[in-house]
Amino acid sequence: MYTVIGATKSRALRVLWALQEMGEPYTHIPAAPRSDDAHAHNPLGKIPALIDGDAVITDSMAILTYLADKHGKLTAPAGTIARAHQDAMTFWLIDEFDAILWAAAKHSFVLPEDLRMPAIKEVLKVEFERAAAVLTDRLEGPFLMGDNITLPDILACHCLSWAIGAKFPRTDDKLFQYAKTLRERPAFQAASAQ
Ligand SMILES: N[C@@H](CCC(=O)N[C@@H](CS)C(=O)NCC(=O)O)C(=O)O
Repeated sequence: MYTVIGATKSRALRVLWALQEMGEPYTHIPAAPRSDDAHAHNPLGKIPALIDGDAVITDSMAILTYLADKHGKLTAPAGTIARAHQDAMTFWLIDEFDAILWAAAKHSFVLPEDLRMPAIKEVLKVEFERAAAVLTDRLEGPFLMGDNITLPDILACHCLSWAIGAKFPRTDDKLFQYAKTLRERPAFQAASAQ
């Protein structure tokens, strides 16, 4: 049985959602970032972390990749061209969505107040709009990699939802519907209800 460390309203939701999609049982410790529980499993105090037996794995997309490979779900097999394309999509989303949203969060509430530069948020919103336009173009099937849900869909949907919460510009209807359909999945609903 896995244990997921990290509050649902954080990148830990990606892990909870993936486990729900895979039908794998887990226990959940909804630790806040930088809490004692977070520090107990990651010296940086960051969430999420996954406990699997004696091992602790950190970083949401590393956790998802591990789980997907182990259970042969939500991913193209490692070592295939399809997987290379899927990973390229994942890393692009990390660069252009996760990093932008994280920078906005740092300059809103994460960094000490004297280090925050709130003006950067306007630039980040423009960058987000550009990335969203590219993502819309890249979305050809019901899912980013075609007919089946894969890890980049979990990442993209999480970031698009995070963007709404952070009051980033609204995306076009195609992306909005894409994320909405993903959020309606029973696995997402079950994960986010925790
Ligand atoms: N790349 C990491 C980022 C983890 C991360 O920064 N998590 C946030 C919460 S969503 C956190 O713990 N922040 C506390 C901090 O940075 O001090 C991942 O995807 O897991």
